[in-house]
Amino acid sequence: VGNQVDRVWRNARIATMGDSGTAYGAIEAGLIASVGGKIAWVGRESDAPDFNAGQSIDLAGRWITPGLIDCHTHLVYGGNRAPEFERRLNGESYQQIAATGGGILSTVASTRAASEPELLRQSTPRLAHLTSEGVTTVEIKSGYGLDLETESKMLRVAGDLGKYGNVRVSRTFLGAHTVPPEAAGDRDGYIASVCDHQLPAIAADGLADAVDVFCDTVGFSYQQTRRVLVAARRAGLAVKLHAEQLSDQSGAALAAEFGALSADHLEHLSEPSAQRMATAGTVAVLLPGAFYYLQETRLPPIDLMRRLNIPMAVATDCNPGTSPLTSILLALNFACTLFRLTPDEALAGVTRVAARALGIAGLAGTLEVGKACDLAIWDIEHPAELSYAIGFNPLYCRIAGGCDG
Ligand code: DI6
Ligand code: FE
Repeated sequence: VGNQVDRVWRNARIATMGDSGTAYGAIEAGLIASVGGKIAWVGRESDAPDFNAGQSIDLAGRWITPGLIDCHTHLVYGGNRAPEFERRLNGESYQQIAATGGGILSTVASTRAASEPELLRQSTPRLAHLTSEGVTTVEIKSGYGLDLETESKMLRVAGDLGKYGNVRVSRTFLGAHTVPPEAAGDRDGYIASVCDHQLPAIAADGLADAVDVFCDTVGFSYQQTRRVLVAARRAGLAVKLHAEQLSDQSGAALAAEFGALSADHLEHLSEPSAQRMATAGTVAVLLPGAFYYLQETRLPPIDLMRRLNIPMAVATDCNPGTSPLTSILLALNFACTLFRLTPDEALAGVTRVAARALGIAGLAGTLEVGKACDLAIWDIEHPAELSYAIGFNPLYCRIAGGCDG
């Protein structure tokens, strides 16, 4: 049988998100066929060969997009910071809260205290919310352990979440997130333990695909960040950076120098650093959830990025302190309303460009033959509806590797 395929989705409108130059890479009256979890055919139904399909699904004109990709999250953590949120709204300052064990170190304490099954139990609903909105790939960072044992625990939980949730998980080691209490403020000493102890062990255990550093005044300096990037390169891991979120440390230029997959946040990105990113092909990951939650006023330089053709991804930054956001659709809306991305740019930011930010552009992010059959199928009339609505989820169904769920 010449055209035997597993499944066919027909009578669909398809936003391939390919780089074709047409909006959304759209195909009207389209059809997708899958074999072995991959896309075997995509195009206009009238051009399709006669498929002999195990299952044929009539989508009645619904839209198909690539399964969405959230390329920057910290969604594995213990506890939450709602009590701290409440204290701040009752007038206590961030410093007062930090002095009484609040802030990021309170999440470190609850993440260390949680057993591995408990951490999995607490993190599962966050991932489930993302997948309920069509996410089929998620990046998850460590960074609330700040010791080898807890960083490894977080990354194992991230891997388990992927298995149980039928999601592709990309894992990032963020041991250089902040200084742990036991380092007593010795940042250089802690960075040495990240480079010489934690990172090589994480790499040897195959627990991470990439390494990230919080390069900022409240995180680590340019020189400290550079030491971690050198160690990552030595271990053969890809790199990315939290850069220029609260101040300009030239982190984005450093990311470009090391051939990083992405530089993330970038509210304080300078033009020279942007030029280096453009030359190196570093993706800019925009995180409008953190911008919103911190009530920032300084926008990332979107027009400059457009002018320099820097690819822009969009992600939730899901974390308990600065972006307790588990909605990729709300991130799309924020990207448009707060950062003035177009809906087409925003959707590319959670599909094609997000795949590139994770180094999996050959595998996911667009609907093309040979890529994974990861689909989000929507009850919408136009793809702009995905970023237009606030807090509405029109997902009809989600397909990961050709399978439902
Ligand atoms: N940037 C952020 O905004 C978060 N981490 C980072 O590197 C803050 C994380 C937290 O407050 O828990
Ligand atoms: Fe982050």
